[in-house]
Amino acid sequence: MAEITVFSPVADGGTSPAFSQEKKKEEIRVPPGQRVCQLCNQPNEKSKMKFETKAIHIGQDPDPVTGAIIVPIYQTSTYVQKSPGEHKGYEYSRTDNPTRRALQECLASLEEGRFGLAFASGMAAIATVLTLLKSGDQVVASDDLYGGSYRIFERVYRDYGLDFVYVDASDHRNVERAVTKRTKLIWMETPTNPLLKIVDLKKVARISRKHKTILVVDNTFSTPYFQKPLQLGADIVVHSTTKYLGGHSDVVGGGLVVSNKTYYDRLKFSQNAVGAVPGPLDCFLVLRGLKTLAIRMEQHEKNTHRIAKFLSGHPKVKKLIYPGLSSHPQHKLAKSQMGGFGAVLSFLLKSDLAGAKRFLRKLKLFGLAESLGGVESLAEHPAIMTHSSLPESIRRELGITDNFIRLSVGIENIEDLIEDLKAGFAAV
Ligand code: P1T
Repeated sequence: MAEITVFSPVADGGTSPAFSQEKKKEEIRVPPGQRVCQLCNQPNEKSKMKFETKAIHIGQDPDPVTGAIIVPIYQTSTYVQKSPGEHKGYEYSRTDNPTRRALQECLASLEEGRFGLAFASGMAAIATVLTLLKSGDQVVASDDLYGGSYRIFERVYRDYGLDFVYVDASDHRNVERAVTKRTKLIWMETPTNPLLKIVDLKKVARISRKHKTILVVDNTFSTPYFQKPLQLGADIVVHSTTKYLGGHSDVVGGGLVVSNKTYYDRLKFSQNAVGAVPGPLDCFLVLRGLKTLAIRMEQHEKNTHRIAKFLSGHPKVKKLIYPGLSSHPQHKLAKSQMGGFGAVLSFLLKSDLAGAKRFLRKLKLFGLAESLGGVESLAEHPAIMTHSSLPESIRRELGITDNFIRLSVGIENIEDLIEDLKAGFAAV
């Protein structure tokens, strides 16, 4: 088997001579595909574990000092050094922190990537990816994206000379047609937010490789439990850990996972240089969420299928969108690239804005709130809430109309959830 050389990813951006020497010393030989422990830089035998086990154990060995079974919240900003440059692998908590490192390692293992990076929010992770680009570079993105992603592209990075073009990526040929010599990055969500279109990641990865671009996939909706973009050919996986990974609506966070060392080094450098890092308590909360991700996703999805069944053919529902339904135009593709269809569904009410507001106001268990992926069910109005940053003309073109409702199905008792929806429909 061919071997590759891996360096310690404990990078401070290469500014410290002590670090460079240490880096050379720590060089080790690792077979391809074998993960490396970010703590000890040794081949990680635990990489053979299955998903549910990794979620509970990777990066989370008992504390070597006390035996604590849970990774402590290292609420510290800095670390005392024995002599200048002589330290235990930590210098300053923006650069690295043990609780964050545990989360990063676990996140990487769940996405089957080599390196994870945690951020203060999904948007912080997205902003950090864009630091890979230079003025004049172009990004080809899916036309249906979280409103905040569109906003940062158009209203922050366009002013720095980046160009963004949007295509309906549910047909991969539209991606190929949009790529130019200036295209450096392809940005995909699948399923998309909130129209739940599916992108054929293998086909888009082929296009990306052919044109030597970087393929970024926002995997927030699917989670690594249902979809692993790196295995399908993506270069960088993005997460809003605020959603399913945290899972309890009590933390805002983001994450990136990569396998390519060059991308990792650049992103790790930016993570430290830009500094949009999460605090240790937030890392602890996401890490705790990850432990139950598998079991939660199973239940989220089970409930969503039941709700889809309830909504399909409902006299007050004009159109129902859920990749798990055979009526979804890309149901087959979803089935082939995802292990499950997720727990977000969207529908159009047979009504207008006033009717949509009456429906949403009447719900009691479904919280009327932005976000998704928590154990609590949420309902929202994308045109007014999560996607209000999209110009009205684009929303209209995409079909995010005033009667468009998005549900994030939680893990409450399904009968209770259906009763809640029935009350909502009675008010339309
Ligand atoms: O909110 P934050 O953690 O910064 O994550 C941003 C983000 C990134 N990617 C996707 C696919 C997202 O859905 C989000 C955030 N989305 C919502 C808040 C929402 O209600 O859709």
